[in-house]
Amino acid sequence: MKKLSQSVSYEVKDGVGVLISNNPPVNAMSYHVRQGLIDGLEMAQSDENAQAIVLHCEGRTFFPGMDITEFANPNVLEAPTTTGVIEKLEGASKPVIAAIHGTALGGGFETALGCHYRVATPSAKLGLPEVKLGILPGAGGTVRLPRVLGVQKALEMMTSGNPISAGQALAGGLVDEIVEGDLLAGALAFAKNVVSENKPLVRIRDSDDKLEDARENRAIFDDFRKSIARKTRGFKAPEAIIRSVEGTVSLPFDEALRNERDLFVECLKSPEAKAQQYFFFAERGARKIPDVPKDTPTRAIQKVGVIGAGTMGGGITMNFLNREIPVTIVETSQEALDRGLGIIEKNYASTAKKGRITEDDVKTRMSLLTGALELEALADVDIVIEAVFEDMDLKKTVFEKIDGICKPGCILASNTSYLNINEIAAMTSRPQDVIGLHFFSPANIMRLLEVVRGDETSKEVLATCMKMGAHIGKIAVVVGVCRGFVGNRILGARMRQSDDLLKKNAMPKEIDKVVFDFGFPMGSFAMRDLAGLDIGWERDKTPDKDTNIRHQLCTRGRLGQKTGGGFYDYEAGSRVPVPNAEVEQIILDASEKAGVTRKEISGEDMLKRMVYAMVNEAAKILDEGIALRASHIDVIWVYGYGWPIYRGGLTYYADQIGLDNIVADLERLSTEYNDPELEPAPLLRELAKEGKTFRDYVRLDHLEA
Ligand code: 3H9
Repeated sequence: MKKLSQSVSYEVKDGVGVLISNNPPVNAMSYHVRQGLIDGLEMAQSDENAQAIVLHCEGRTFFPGMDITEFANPNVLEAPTTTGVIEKLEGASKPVIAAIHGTALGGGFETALGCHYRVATPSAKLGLPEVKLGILPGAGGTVRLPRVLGVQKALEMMTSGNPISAGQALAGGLVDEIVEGDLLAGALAFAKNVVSENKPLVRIRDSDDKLEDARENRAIFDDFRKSIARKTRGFKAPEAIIRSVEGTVSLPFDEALRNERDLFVECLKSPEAKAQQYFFFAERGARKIPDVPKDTPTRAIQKVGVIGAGTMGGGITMNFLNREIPVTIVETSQEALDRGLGIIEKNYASTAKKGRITEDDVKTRMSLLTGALELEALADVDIVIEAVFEDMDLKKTVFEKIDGICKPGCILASNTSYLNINEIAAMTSRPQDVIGLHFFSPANIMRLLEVVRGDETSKEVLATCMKMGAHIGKIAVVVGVCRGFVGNRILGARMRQSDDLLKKNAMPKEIDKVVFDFGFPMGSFAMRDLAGLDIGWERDKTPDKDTNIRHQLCTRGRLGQKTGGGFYDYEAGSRVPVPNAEVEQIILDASEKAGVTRKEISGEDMLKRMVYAMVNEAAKILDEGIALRASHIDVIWVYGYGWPIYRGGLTYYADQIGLDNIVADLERLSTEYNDPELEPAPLLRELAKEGKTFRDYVRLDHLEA
């Protein structure tokens, strides 16, 4: 075996030259991989003993694309480039076969498309996820993929960034053979067959039949734009992908490649791409807990107990059933239990109807679900997740009871969204086994899971819950104990500003527009209408009833979308908020009764009040050690609350604005609006004074080494 670079080597097997990449952990196409491949291709072509060439990766996966860390390097587009590798592959005088396992993504998949043939394991996945990094496939993907799949399917694949299975790739002509068993042996056999049968060197660049339809029907592009407009609002890369494919259809191959390159460079330099790439690593960083190393022992979770079959309990249960983990769900009455189980079954049936799962899947999942009316049914589960009403006394009683019922080693988790886990843990004889698992509603869909670490929670329990979260498809982020944890505490800061704006300055539609235009899916008041205004509302206990706008709306039966109106009106079957004159009058009356003289405010200041109040709260949260890193807060806000990912995250955004600018604005706004909550937090002041960013700040001194 000949070593060509630190990651690539070459050897001949059965008359076939094999180029092997080994660049752990995932074979990213770093500089030395690209250089090794270029040198290896030259060597293989001039090697008389090699009649064909196989491209093979060691380790867990085929190339998942360019090394993303290199994008920060201004010389990233200089030789040896991925495009250079692909040109050599495509132009090779001997057949080149890509042997794909794991994931062929981005530049890795583009490299495979440059080969004359592709074989793959049945479990392999192929895709162009660049859009998720704010860029477009820049090594020929937008020019080659439509030549195989046709324009519509290629656009769908590239603008979603979602990979397809090997089976789908075979059906679409992207893969020539699925190899059962040993991949390299299968690829070698395939290569020898190409040679013995004298098969052609298939170059995707040579065929463009699949582009014909789009050439005759250019409207396909605008139709496509419209179809993805809602989902891609604010993102740059999807439009760049469409423009590049327009080039593919109208330009000769090499010109289309140049067009793609120009668009790629434009995207790469954009703030959106930088933010999205930051987020890629932030998300992976959320798995790392400094004092809980990777090799911390974990407990097996083979049976789960859920207490409460309401909306949260049902949604939580589905996560486990989806992974074929049995769940026992406990309710206090047969009626509530039947209702809860019925909803789960109905949800699965509707998913099956849409073709996303099979009828057999529904049966299997439902067969793993047991209902019970006594907590004793949880005696042998490995974890209990309590999802009862958000009431401390009730939760304490439940934990005291299950402590006496559950087997030793069983993890006792609460799905509280606000309450103090330490107080709950103190009701048990095993506080080391108690933890918070804050799922977000709908719990079977939302990806975020706040894992609340109590003072006594053991590292083993924490590591188990992080692992379990990933297993059920969640983005798990560890947080400390405080009211509302990270997500809801920061949401509270924004809500208080929106409420104050409502009372003193602006109408719901004006305030919500600012938030929506910033990139959130909806504003504060539309969000409340969706959740229901009566959540947490107590008619008799509400103070200052005359000036409390929510109270005024609730007493008029305006409880939100579910009653056809709240802060807005909703037409039957519609979720589009429509401003209502009566509500606006209620708001004006409330201001008057409170003795407030309403005054105009600019959209810019509204945004600053809401977002900078969030930044301020984030600084307090970091200072208190409730979040371990600023990037954790960003992950929570993107996955739990729809923070626009092309702005990186709350603290990343603040860093871009400059913490000194934010401090100056907060000082101005806190004086102008006489609001102590807008006074800059000590940590924010400190970082701003030192010219630092949130990214510079790591506070781990409260953790044991
Ligand atoms: C591109 O190709 C542009 C082209 O069009 C060419 C233009 C000219 N680079 O996710 P994991 C790290 S753009 C650098 O936990 P998994 C990752 O940070 C690229 N590092 O594993 C982590 O590090 P750590 C398009 C990378 O098994 C470790 O590897 N491609 C890269 O759950 C393990 O990662 C993509 O966007 C990379 N490309 O999933 C694909 N990839 O351990 C990006 C991973 O220190 N990658 N790392 O935290 C993925 O989607 C997943 O990593 C993959 C494995 C599915 C491959």
